[in-house]
Parts: sequence; C-alpha cells; structure tokens
Amino acid sequence: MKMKKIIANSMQEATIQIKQQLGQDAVILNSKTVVKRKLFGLKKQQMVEVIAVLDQDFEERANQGLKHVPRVPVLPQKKEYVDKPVKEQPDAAQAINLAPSSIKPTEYARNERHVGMLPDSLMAIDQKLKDQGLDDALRDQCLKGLLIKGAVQEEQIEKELEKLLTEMLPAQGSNESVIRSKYIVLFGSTGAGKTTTIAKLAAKTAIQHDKKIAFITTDTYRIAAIEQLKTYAELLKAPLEVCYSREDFVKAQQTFEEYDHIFIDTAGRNFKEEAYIRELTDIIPFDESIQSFLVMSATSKYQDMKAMVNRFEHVPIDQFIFTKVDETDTMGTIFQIVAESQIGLAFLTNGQNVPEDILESSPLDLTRMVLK
Ligand SMILES: Nc1nc2c(ncn2[C@@H]2O[C@H](COP(=O)(O)OP(=O)(O)OP(=O)(O)O)[C@@H](O)[C@H]2O)c(=O)[nH]1
Ligand SMILES: [Mg+2]
Repeated sequence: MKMKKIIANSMQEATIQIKQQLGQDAVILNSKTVVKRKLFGLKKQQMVEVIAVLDQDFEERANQGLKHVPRVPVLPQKKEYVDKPVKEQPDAAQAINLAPSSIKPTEYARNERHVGMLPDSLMAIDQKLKDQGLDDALRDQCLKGLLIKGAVQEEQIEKELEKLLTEMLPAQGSNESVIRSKYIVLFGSTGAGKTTTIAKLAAKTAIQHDKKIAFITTDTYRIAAIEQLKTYAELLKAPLEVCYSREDFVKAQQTFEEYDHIFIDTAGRNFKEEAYIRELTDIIPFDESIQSFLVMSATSKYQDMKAMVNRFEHVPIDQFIFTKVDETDTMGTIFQIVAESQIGLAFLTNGQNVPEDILESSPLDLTRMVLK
C-alpha cells in the first residue's frame, strides 16, 4: 500500500497531484481543510489536506478474479465535500476488509508505518494498539478501516475501532451454553491452570446448570495431581476415574454413561516434545463427543503461545481458555492469537478462587479489554 498526504490550494489541485504521484487508480481515504500560515506567519490560508493510497490489495483482488472491486473514484470535489471527511463507502470498506492473514507484513514495513501522514488521533491509537501487542498487519487493518470510515475524532474512532476489532475475531455461536458436549477436555502447558479451571467449570455446570457431572484424569505423573482433582471431586460429590490407557478411558466412559458432562484433566507437559502430544491422543479419542480447550496463561509470550497452537495442529482445539488475566494488563497478545488462529475464546480466568474466578468471554468483551 502506497500512501501519500497532499496539501494543496484546492481539491482540484490536490486531485491532479494525486494522479501525478500515485496514478489513476489512487483512492482518497480522507480529506479535510487545514489552515496554513504564510509570509512568516502573518497571513493565514485555508488549504486542503488529502490522504490518498494506491492499494496493491485492490489490484491483487481484481487479478484473482474476485468479482466487483469497488473504488472510491478520484474526482474533482465540490466545495462542501472538502470540509468533510470522505463519506462512508460500504463497498470500498468491504474491499479493504481483508483477512489478517492476507496482509503481508513486508508490504507495511516499507511504509515506515505512515509516520507524519496520519492524523495525531490515529497515530495515538496505533501506538496504543502496539503497546497492547497487536502486530503491524492487524494495526494497519484498523487504520485502513478507520480512514475509510472517515473516523478521526475520538468518539468516532472509539466506536468504529470497537467494531473493526470485534469483526477480526471468530464469531461466537448462539447463546447456548459454552459447555455443550458430553466430554470436556482441557490441555496445555505445565502450571497453566488446567486443574483449577476444570474445577471452576465443573462446579458451575453442576451447581448453576444442575447437571450430573464426573471427572476423569489422565495426569498420572504426580500423586499430587490426582489428589488435587480428588479434593475438588469430593467437594462436588462427583466421582473420579484415573486413566492410564485408552482401555481405562473406554471403561470410564461406560461407567459414566448416565452422566451429563465428564470433565477430563490432563497432565501439564512440555508440548515442545512431540511425544507428549501423542500421549494425549493415545489415551483420549478426539471424536465429536469431545469438546477440547487449549489452556494458556495470559502472561505467556506471544511467540510461545503461537508455537503452542502450532504444536496442536493434529489435535482439534475447539476453543481457547486464557488463565491468569489478573496477572497482566495487556490483553493484546490474546487478541492477536485469537484473530490469527481464528479459534474462538471461550473463557478467561482471573484468580485462584474456585469457582468464582472465571468469565465467559465474547469477541466484544475481548475487544473492550484491549481498548480499556
Ligand atoms: N492468579 C491466578 N492464578 C491462577 C489462575 N488459575 C490458576 N492459577 C494458579 O496457578 C497455579 C497452577 O494451577 P493448576 O490448576 O494446578 O495448573 P495446571 O495447569 O493444572 O498445572 P499442571 O497440572 O502442573 O500442569 C495454582 O497456584 C493456581 O491457583 C488465575 O486465573 N489467576
Ligand atoms: Mg493440573
């Protein structure tokens, strides 16, 4: 994407300059009147400031045979048009609304992140999102969206940004309960909070939704791990089966046939090792009756989270659970992972108290946490 800011005496003059510098296919994203001082500041003059882009994304989409690539035409503008930002162009906005994965980071790196070309309000937003941990591609997607909507005032930005960010996240299903399958399995790295979260989920399901629940654990590496889950099971008056193998697991399934939901705890392992993933799939049959959650700590680094998700490419992950959000102020890393993987976020946990410290989290909730 090539971007230019042109300041000219009139919109006509600006249009000519845009055509000269960016060509016929340039797209005006924003225009406004600005006051410039001339003659050592003695004389004020009204001028037009126009931001225009030549977006290769448009070209690519056109070349890929995607039907109808709308553009905002560069036309001589009427006087009253100059004073207002470019009006909302739903078609053009749609054309620009590319999936994050289709944006090539290098394309944006060349722009030096549009320094000096964007209104201060947008530069401030860009910095805020950067501080939260959103990468160049996602932030550019936001800036493009805001410019196309002509959102440069604080209130407009807030409203539009909330919408833009939320649309980048995978849509959530209807309002049915998040816990819907018979078997619920949580896996993830050591100490992420799997056992504590399983206890929270099981307690809520049993108490609030009045369901008959049971537990299975495949974490047979530490006596303490079994004891930990046993304590929660006893408190909830729910049975627990320990499974060392697929045979044990099948037997436990028969034992718990009459139960509504069976919560399966797994061992926290270093999932960098392929063998541990195999261990998981050896014991648990990942079929349709199983709803699976990858549990990661919100305090983990982006690169580690990303590596973790990639590690599980052969294990179906239905949704994420991020724990320990009470221990961090930056939710952008979580946003980045969810937007990039297009795997939905089911729950956030925000403390050690069982069962209260857990929140169901919609895409809008996550957006608001990033923007707060
Ligand atoms: N601050 C905070 N601590 C949490 C949260 N969830 C879990 N913890 C704590 O994190 C520690 C590890 O929790 P566990 O539930 O044992 O973690 P795990 O993933 O089962 O650990 P392993 O089975 O050893 O892999 C405990 O001290 C929990 O109390 C949370 O949301 N916030
Ligand atoms: Mg555990």
